[in-house]
Amino acid sequence: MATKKKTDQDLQLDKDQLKASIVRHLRSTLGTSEQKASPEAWWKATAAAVNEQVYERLTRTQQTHFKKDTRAIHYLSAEFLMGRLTSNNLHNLSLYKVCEEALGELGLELTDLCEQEPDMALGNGGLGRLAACFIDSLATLNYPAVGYGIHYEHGLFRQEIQDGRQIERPDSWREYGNPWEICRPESVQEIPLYGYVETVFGDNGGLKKVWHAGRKIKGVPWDIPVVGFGGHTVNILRLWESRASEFFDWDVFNAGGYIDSQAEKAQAETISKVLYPNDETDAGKELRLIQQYFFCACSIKDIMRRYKRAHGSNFDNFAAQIAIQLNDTHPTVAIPELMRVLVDEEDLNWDTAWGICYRVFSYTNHTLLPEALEKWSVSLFEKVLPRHLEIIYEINARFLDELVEPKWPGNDAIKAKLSIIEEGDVRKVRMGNLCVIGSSKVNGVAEIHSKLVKEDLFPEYAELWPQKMCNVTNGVTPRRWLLACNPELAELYNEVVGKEWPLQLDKLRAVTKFADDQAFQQQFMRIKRHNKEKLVKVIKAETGIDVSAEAIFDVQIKRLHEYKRQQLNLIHIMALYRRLLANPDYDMHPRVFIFGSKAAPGYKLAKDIIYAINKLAERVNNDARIQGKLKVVFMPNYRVSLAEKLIPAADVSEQISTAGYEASGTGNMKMALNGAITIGTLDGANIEIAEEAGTENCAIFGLNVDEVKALKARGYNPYDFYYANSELKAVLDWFDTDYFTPGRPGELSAIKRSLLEGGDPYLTLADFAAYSDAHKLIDTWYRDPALWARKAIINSATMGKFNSDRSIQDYVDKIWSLQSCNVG
Ligand code: 6GP
Repeated sequence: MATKKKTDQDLQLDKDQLKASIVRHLRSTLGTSEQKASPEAWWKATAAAVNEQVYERLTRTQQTHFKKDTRAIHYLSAEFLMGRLTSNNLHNLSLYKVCEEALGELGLELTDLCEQEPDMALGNGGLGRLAACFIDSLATLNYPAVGYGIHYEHGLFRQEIQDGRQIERPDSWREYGNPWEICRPESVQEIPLYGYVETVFGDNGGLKKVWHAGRKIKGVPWDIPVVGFGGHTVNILRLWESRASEFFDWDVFNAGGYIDSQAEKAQAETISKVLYPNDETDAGKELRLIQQYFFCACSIKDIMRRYKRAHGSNFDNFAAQIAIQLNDTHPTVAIPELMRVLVDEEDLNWDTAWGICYRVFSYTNHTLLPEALEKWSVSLFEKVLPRHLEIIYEINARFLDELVEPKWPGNDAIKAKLSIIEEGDVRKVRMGNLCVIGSSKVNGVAEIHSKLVKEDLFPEYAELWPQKMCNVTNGVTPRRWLLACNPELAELYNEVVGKEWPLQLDKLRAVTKFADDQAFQQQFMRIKRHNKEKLVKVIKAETGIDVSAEAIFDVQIKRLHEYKRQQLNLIHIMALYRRLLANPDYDMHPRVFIFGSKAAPGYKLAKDIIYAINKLAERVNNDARIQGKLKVVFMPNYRVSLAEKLIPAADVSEQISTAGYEASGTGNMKMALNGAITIGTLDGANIEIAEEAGTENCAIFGLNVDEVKALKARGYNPYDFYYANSELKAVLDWFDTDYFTPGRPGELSAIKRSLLEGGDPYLTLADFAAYSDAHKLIDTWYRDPALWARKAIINSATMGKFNSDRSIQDYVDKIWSLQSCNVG
């Protein structure tokens, strides 16, 4: 019987319905009662009630996409840093207020329940969070899209601070179940690994390659619905969990090897056990390569299955229907995997298969750091993926013969540079080169970064294929990063510019005309003040430190890396402290420096910097002589949900990377959008932020990209700066004393050594004086409340460009050529 299609209107719940649904789920889904239920049970019951809405819309979306046979984008990413979903899903379904009221009548606070949810921390930092913003925007703009990734059992480690040092603890985000994910046993895939390749005669008499796997692994999909703002489209994020496959178990089991089969099982399940905690460094480990292959192979099979359901084995439409975006090089192995499937399994000839393949893929580069550019040893590849290595050799040989040789005849140096294989003692597969060769488009993530990708990283490829290289500047979703995290500012904006801004962030530009309006300034700054007061409580609860909302809240939140230069911030705070000790009347507005940052567990110097920040904090925060003018706070376990509390309360946004090293940054966009003033270098998206907000509204300092290059070319000597600046020298010498580590001198010396003997590769000392001056400027601005309010308002109001919807529309226009698809 045909059922009448439900409209969005039909689906919309009122308060009483939602309340009834929550209570029903509390009893029938959670098996408890109103009297006994824990806050966690209430949260899960609420999620279950919301899911009734989500699933209806998900089904409707999937049916529409199937019926219309839409072209879709498949976003392959080893990381999706989703954070929490409850408040986000409620906002996107326009149910937040209704839910708040429904729970209120049950004597519960929605914000408290939201705190029950563990973060889905399936990513390290920028790249993973960007993927999360992008799938939000794709659903919001009604584009058919699937996110594909890994269902890590343990996400990024939980950071504890003990005696100032980072301790890593396992993150168990789904230990007690997660209401937002659905297991899909009907879409399980089986993935081969290891083994050998045999050449046999095919049906048509030609030669054919057969890969005999040494093992098979089962990929179990877990789907997380991705609710677009407005609730029309609900796409999915499909995360693959590894399990032992029956294929192997039975062999061993029948041979009497029950124990062995259990060991195999444990090994298979290891694949998706944990996220590698390295941000922008290549771990080079076998398990990591297997993780990458595992999720790519599962995803390609899934894409194939869906394509064949509509088109059978005719691949003429494949490239027209399927677009695959590679989020950095981690999913590169999807390229030879698709070739293998098309050639070995679907019997297409090489040229036809390649013609499809490179049109399907595009690649986003997220960093220029050489240590992040993935290379796998040929021998490892040969062992784990023997057929893929053959395919890579074939792609490479054809590329070098057909494209490089004609363009640069006899030029072996260029050939060696562009080859996918790096020769040397240990031969390596260069994943970046494979990505560029196997993709139709390659993009960087901010104007300056894309320029450097083209000119410095891949210049010869850019010469071969000038049309291939492009830019898509990053963005962030204004739903999470303003509407949900800063409700009071969101409400003010609703009143002033109407309610369309969460979709059309450019609308905020109209707010600039109130930048000098005294009443508006006061409203704006009152909200900032209120957000700061809320953060004061969080700081007290998390660290025991008392800070005052009177002070300037100066925030640096991002992964710990030398190029991001937390050490520059650190030495500047030490300089301020010295100034205050030397002169208790030193004229400065009270300042709270707030850090949030995780260090890769094996990155010794990064961990030393965390330790130094904490030791400095202990000393400064307890020094009565400086009359509370300076406070230092290191917030443990920085993560998405903590960012949502820090960002709305920030006055100053620290974006101080060495120019040329931060590809884009996205925290810079989030803080400016929430009314913080950037102190930053001309790096990554800072440049575009300053263009939008006006340089006079940012504190830009330091060497720019060309100056950094020139200084390095001249030969940078950090001692020049050390000896020329007595304050800087005194600060660095302080690291060798026991001033911050009583009785244990030398504990902080590694930082000084890295900045002097180590050559200061990120030019910290070269930028110190300019940074210090920029901070003085910030201080004078802040002391003029009207001036500060004006700058803060303009920053917030001019961030429209950095809506991730705009980024996605750029991808659609420049790379994916997708059609949006109305659902319902
Ligand atoms: C980061 C970049 O460092 C950051 O600048 C950028 O905003 C972000 O990607 C999103 O594009 N890169 C990574 O997180 C990374 O792991 C391999 O790169």
